[in-house]
Amino acid sequence: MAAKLYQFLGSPFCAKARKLLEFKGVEFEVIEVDYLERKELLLASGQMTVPAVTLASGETIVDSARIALRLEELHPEPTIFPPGWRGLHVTLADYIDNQLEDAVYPAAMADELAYYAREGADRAALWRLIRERKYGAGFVDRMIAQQTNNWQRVKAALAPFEEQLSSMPFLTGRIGLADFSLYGQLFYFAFTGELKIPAELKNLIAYFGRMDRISSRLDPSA
Ligand SMILES: N[C@@H](CCC(=O)N[C@@H](CS)C(=O)NCC(=O)O)C(=O)O
Repeated sequence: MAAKLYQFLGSPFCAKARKLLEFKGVEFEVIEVDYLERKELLLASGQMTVPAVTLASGETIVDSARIALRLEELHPEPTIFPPGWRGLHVTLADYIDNQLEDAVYPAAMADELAYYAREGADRAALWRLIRERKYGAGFVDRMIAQQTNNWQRVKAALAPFEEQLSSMPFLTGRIGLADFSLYGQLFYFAFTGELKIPAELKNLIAYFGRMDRISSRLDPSA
């Protein structure tokens, strides 16, 4: 039996988990969770957020950081911790998942809202409600109205990563956990099918392609 990844298409943490499963060569199927009807996710994981992964053994893991560590335990090769860099990868991944995400996600809000609106007015309404409960009334429309500011913030937050990738293929040379986090955040600008990473971030565009091409079908010795 294949593993199952419960996901929302536009979620950066699900993109991170998906790529980790592919890198580790774990056979899995994607369960696209309906934003309103989460019964299967709830029964499998005991909670309502994604990503959640149910392994072939029946074990279910929630939260992309935990999924990463558990996959590393179960499938140590290929590793997500280049020797000597574990602490840095854990710290940098945490920064990317939290601080960088704060800078990145407002720029993708219009696309996310449009996506959920296509899924149905009820789904868009719940998506909006969940964000506005957390960030306050009017948050979604205010963010969408500030697109120029949002993109400036994205470019400033991504600039150090763009610089880092000018001399190496992955953040610390060899691929590691933080690369999966950064791939997840960049996926905000790809989930519509159109790549929206700003054109001047050429290293990040090439890097996204490099990460995106990692697949469980890849022969690591090739
Ligand atoms: N720290 C968690 C964050 C997971 C998270 O925030 N998931 C969002 C989707 S990106 C979610 O399920 N939100 C619930 C909702 O929108 O109802 C992780 O790394 O997996």
